[in-house]
Amino acid sequence: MKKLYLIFLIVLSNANAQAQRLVTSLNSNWTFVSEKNSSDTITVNLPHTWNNVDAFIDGGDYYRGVGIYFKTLFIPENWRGKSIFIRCEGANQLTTVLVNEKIAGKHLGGYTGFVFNLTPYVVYGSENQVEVVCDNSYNENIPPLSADFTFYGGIYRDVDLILVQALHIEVENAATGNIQIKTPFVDAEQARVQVQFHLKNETGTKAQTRVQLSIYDPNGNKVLSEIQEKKLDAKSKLAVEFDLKIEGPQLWSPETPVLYAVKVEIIDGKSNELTDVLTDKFGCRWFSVDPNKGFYLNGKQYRLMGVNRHQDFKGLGNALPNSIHEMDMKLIKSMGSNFIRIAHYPQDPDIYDWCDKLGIIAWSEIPIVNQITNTDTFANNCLQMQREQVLQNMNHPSVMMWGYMNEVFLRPPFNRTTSKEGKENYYKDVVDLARRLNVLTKLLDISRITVMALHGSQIYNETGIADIPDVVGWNLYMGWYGGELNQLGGFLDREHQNHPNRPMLISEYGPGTDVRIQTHHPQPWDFSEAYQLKNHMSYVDQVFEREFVLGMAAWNYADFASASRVDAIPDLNQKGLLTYDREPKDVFYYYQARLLKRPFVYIAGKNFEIQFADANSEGKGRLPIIIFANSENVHLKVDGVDVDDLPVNNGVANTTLRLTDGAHLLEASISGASYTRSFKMELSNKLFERLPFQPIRINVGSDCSFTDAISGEIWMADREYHPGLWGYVGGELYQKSKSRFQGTDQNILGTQNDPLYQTMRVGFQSYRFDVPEGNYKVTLLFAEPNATATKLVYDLENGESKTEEGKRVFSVFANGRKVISDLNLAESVGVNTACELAFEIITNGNIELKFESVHGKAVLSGIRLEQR
Ligand code: GCB
Repeated sequence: MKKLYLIFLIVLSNANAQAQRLVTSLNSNWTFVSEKNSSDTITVNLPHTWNNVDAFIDGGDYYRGVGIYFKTLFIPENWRGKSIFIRCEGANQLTTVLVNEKIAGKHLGGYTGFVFNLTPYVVYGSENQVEVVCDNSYNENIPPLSADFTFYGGIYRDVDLILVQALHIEVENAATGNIQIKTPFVDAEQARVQVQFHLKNETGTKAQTRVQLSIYDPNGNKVLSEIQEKKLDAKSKLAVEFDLKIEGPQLWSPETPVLYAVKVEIIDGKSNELTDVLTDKFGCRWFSVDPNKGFYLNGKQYRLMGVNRHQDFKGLGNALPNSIHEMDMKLIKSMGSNFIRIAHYPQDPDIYDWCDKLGIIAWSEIPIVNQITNTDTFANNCLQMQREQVLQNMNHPSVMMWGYMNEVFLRPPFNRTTSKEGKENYYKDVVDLARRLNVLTKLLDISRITVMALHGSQIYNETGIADIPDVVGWNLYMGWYGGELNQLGGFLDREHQNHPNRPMLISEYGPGTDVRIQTHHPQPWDFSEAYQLKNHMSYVDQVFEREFVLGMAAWNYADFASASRVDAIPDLNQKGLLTYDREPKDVFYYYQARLLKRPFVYIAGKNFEIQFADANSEGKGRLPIIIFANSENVHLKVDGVDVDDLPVNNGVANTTLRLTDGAHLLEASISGASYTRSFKMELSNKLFERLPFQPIRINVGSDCSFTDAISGEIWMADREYHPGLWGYVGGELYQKSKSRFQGTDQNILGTQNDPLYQTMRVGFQSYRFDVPEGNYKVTLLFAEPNATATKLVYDLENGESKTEEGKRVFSVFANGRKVISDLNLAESVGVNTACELAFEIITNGNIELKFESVHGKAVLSGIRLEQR
């Protein structure tokens, strides 16, 4: 999206419309080649990344190196005497632009825009070769050095060509041609507006100009206008500033996101020609923070509620068309948010425009994440990034916080040999850099709040870094990476007590969640939607009890790529409130109930509409129901019959229904809104009675059901054997680490259904099904979770070799017949690799699968039982 608009239609009296600037998209038709595969050239359109596919190769690495884009540009003869620029909104991460093999400019950093002057390198009346070389390799001098997101390479934002007259508003500085609009003072009566830019005279003679500034109110009425006469020497540049006052300004807020427009016109004093025009938007508002009372906008207290957002999407990587930026911002608004943390780097200019237009208060930051390099070059690059971020985005009334570091003490580059002094020096360097960034930010823009995100450690207080920004954001994952959900409040209270003058908010929170995983018994690390809900509800409740907390931003708006991370889907961080392709998870609707003002009601269970349950003596199964609503009560009907008026507490109403086998329709209503959802009850005592026999699938070793997103198969939660039904006999759940993981946290190769294989039961005697007589096919799912299971260990003392504890060999017997013999998964398929083995069995009444250990404990991840 262009920040500065080409005005085609303005034709001033005796001004020449032809003389104005021309901005044209250069997005189409580039030839691309990567150094990795230099014989393979393809035609691409921008935005483009070369990592949208390889960043997701199961167990593989993505290419970080050089990619080159070529394009032929015809430069007409009549462009002589004008200035020609290329503007790129963002390319990751080191970019060199060449014209006819000469370097026109280099930009460093993947998340801010840049403009290069092509004029000295072009040949008029001829084709010119433009070459853009992008490099996303690790570079110790460019942040981020390491982070929990994928560093996609490429020109992944829009590129434009800008043609201006010799007398024009400067294009090629760190601000990428933005005029600077500041509102240093605003109250209900008056807003002071400063507009600053540079005028450039590229002609060889002196210029005399008339600079006209006009301001339009949100309804499009011109409310102010001022003219300044300026003289410029040949080949010179001149700073221009307007300082105006708007009486009775219309104020920008989340409820009233009204924008004023500025138009700057440059008129050549000699010819009276209009030589350049730029427009942009701004808003009038004031804000402040109070360590006890939180955030204030236009004198009114606000709780900042919203999300963090990364900039990628399933299948596209980070090369997003503007339509996805728009969709995301509208979804964020529709959730009821008034706040966004644009994490962990400046994003597309459209994001800031949408924040303005929709009324979403923004924190924007540069990508200094996890660690720094202690060099001047690194520090200067950080400072330059901050300069670019601020200058390119400062006109947006929605932006109120500038951030510059995230969790910089989480992964310091220490090892066992790092001395105490070495550590202290590192901390000191980081603190020094933070100070410099804070000072620079204030120099560039005194009107905004500076902010930094910290992980839940005291090191930020001990080193003093937390005292540098105006506000601190805590990234808190109690109930996930450690601790319990209810410890959040205590942590916030202690911080508030120990630092009574420090305003704070929660800049990140939330667990990993996969919509394929459903349960009524949520646990940390089960990746279920139910646990996500529990976690977010607890955090919101605890924050709402504390006025001093400015607000909170959920981690994350949507699932996002993080190569080498293993959640339920490898290479994806699944803490999103929406999936990677933007399907809202249940928790999204919870926020709507908590934050929206219009009547809202929703029955949770979008991805859990088929429920397996045991029947009670009346033949009915238990169906726990969660309803989100923003009313006092919600009325519930089941199959058209009134059931209950349920009280709503903090946005949530709970009940448990007893329902018969089969489909049921639930309707929840409040005054002004209603919602229906159907649930299908699959009662266990009925499962074996269905004709024809319906396959049974069990997610062995898990309390959760798992739905295969491709086939739609549902693998129900595991259970202990009861006569007449099915289940395991003996054994225990496999848990890789006592504190965190249900099952293993490893990527399971050879499957897209990792969670099915990640949870397992070990050391059990048998698995039984009391099925009717018939011929069955049994499919067993396995994965070896022990990475050392294949290794031999040598006992040096005795000179003997012996197998390690991790070695696992077992056999399986079906109704007494050996069907799998001496299975060693590590040897036969490899560790952490999906393995499926099947056999048939004819039975006159039940199936008993016995697991007999040869070494270690037998392991099992899933069973599918079908009738032949
Ligand atoms: C954090 C980081 C963020 C990670 C997140 C997580 O604290 O700031 O970049 O993605 O935790 O999911 O672990």
